Amino acid sequence: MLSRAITVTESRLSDDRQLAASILKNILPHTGNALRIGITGVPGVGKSTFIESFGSYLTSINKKVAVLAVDPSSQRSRGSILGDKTRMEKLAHHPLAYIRPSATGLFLGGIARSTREIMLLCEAAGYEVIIVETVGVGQSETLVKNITDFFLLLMLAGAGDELQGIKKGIMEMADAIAINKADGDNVQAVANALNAYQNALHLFPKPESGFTTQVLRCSALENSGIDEIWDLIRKFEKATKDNGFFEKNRQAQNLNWMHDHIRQSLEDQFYGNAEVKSKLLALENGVKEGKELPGSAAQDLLDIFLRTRRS
Ligand SMILES: Nc1nc2c(ncn2[C@@H]2O[C@H](COP(=O)(O)OP(=O)(O)O)[C@@H](O)[C@H]2O)c(=O)[nH]1
Ligand SMILES: [Mg+2]
Repeated sequence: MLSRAITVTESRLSDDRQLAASILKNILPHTGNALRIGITGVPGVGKSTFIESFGSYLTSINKKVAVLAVDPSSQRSRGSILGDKTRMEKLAHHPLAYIRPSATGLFLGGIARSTREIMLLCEAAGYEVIIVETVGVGQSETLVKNITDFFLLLMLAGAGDELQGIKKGIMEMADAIAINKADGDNVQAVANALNAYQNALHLFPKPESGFTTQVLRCSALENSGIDEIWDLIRKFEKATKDNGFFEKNRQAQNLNWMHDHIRQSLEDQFYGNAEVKSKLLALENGVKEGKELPGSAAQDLLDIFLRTRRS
């Protein structure tokens, strides 16, 4: 039933959109109870392995876990999904777990919409922890940060920040950082990196959540440090529920969601408008050739659009 509902929400057919809207309206009272966790980090850091380990830990303490993936690049290569499925083999077969690979063929805005809706469907289906994995490519991080309660950044030891392609902005977004692959010969390097990141974080402004960003270590492969990360997340949840940030953040996210819808819907209507379509190319060419000012060309198109809406 959950999978079928998700398929309907991901569809762009107008009949399906209507059905999806009515499903979402009806499940709304049953949503909002899960803890929503975003996980990010560069490819190869071990996100999928971590989610297998972390998710299995959660199921072992009887939590129902849903895993969603936000991967804009999967439009191009479908390989990552296949890789993820094999890395999450154990979790994928656990009766308390549900894994949904990312929707393909959607633009980022579409991914955002469908991920939020899928999250609500999972909550209504009784999943208590929702994990959203995203690949570290900038824009999708902001997206996942904007739909989750807790944002975990996975990092590696032994490589400079630049090498890992992690921007300062992403470190600032993180509610916690976990250095993965703390096993074998890597243990000392992880200890050093832990210090370095902790020092770096001192220079950052205090997070809006009021919860000081911590650096932990783990080995997704050997399942170590996983329970500490869950403990930290629970502490974060308690602290932010006590200080009001948790609720405030969700409210802001919901408003943001509404405005996303408005923007998206206006844009769809504008570019789908027959009159606009018929004038668009000529005005675009005028702008390219410097014969039209971008602002006045835009205004002309908006006037055309508004005129057709009035008549
Ligand atoms: N030694 C070690 N290897 C790991 C660990 N976690 C993941 N890996 C390996 O790192 C590679 C990339 O892992 P994957 O989960 O696919 O990374 P993702 O691209 O971030 O999802 C795989 O070969 C994993 O087996 C870990 O904790 N320790
Ligand atoms: Mg992965």
